Amino acid sequence: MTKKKDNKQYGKPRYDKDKPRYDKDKPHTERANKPVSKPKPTANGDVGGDVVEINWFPGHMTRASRDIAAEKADITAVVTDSRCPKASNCTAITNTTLVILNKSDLADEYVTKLWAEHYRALGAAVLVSDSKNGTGIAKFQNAINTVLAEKLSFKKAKGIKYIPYVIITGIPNSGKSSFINKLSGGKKAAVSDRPGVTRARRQINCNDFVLIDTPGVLPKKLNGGTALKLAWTGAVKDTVYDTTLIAEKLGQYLFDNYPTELSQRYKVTAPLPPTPEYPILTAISYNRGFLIQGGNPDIGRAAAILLDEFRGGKIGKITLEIPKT
Ligand SMILES: Nc1nc2c(ncn2[C@@H]2O[C@H](COP(=O)(O)OP(=O)(O)OP(=O)(O)O)[C@@H](O)[C@H]2O)c(=O)[nH]1
Ligand SMILES: [Mg+2]
Repeated sequence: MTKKKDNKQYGKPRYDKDKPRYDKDKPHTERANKPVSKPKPTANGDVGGDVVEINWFPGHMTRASRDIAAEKADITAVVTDSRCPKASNCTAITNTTLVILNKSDLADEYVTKLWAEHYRALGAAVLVSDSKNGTGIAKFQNAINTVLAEKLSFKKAKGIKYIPYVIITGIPNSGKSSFINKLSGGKKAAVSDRPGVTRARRQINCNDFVLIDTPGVLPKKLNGGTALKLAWTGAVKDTVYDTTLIAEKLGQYLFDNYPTELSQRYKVTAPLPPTPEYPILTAISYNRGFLIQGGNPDIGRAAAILLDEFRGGKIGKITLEIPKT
């Protein structure tokens, strides 16, 4: 049996007493927090992701892509993440597409409205939803009736009750299964906060429509801003990228675009610590008291916390891209 380590046996504190430590209740700089007005997310959606490339295309995605292409559905409902409705859209828009702007509870409401207008202008029907709490779900039937108005009235005139097939597609973790569960009033599809949970097509028969749940699918290669946004929002398994680098880039994005939210949650303001690598994560570590031996910042812990709190909406309602006009 291995003997449990007793910290006391080392006889020294976990950090160097003589080294100046940061007061976690104060910003890391003496400079006062400047009041900053909230800017809009970077207009062109470029989040400076030129150096990031992600490859995650497991076997079930290959099969799912094939199955989705072969499916004969009346409507393709694509469940996007309202925080990045372009990066998270995996479908070509046609007049039988229903774009679901899901996770709207986590996104900037004003920008979500812009995205709804954008997709409507492209010819799609749009539904804004929060599948965690059920907001917007009741409008699904109406949205279907609008998209299929002609077909449904034709069938009705012939005395036929037509049950439309709706395929629910989207990138991993966008909330497809949650949306289906809310819609069908039960826990019929498996849900988890990890991407890649649904592995195979599943049909759910409801009274007025048939829903087809599908596994989340990503492009084979992700790079630039799209890779970053999908990693930040949890669409990509976090073992396939450098979490620390991705988290630092998220911090940089928030520093540039949502400084008030970043400073309120982590007291991170300009100027940043003069560290060549990970200045934002360094500031967060000091301000939150995440220290390792020697009083050094625990960058890994700060990275995990920043990503986790962003994904959980704890930093604020944040959108990562706005539609181009
Ligand atoms: N805040 C918030 N969380 C949501 C919403 N919809 C889903 N979630 C959460 O997002 C996570 C993923 O949900 P799923 O329904 O499993 O997503 P999925 O698209 O089916 O994922 P895959 O099957 O892996 O492709 C879960 O933790 C859900 O609770 C939403 O509208 N708002
Ligand atoms: Mg699923």
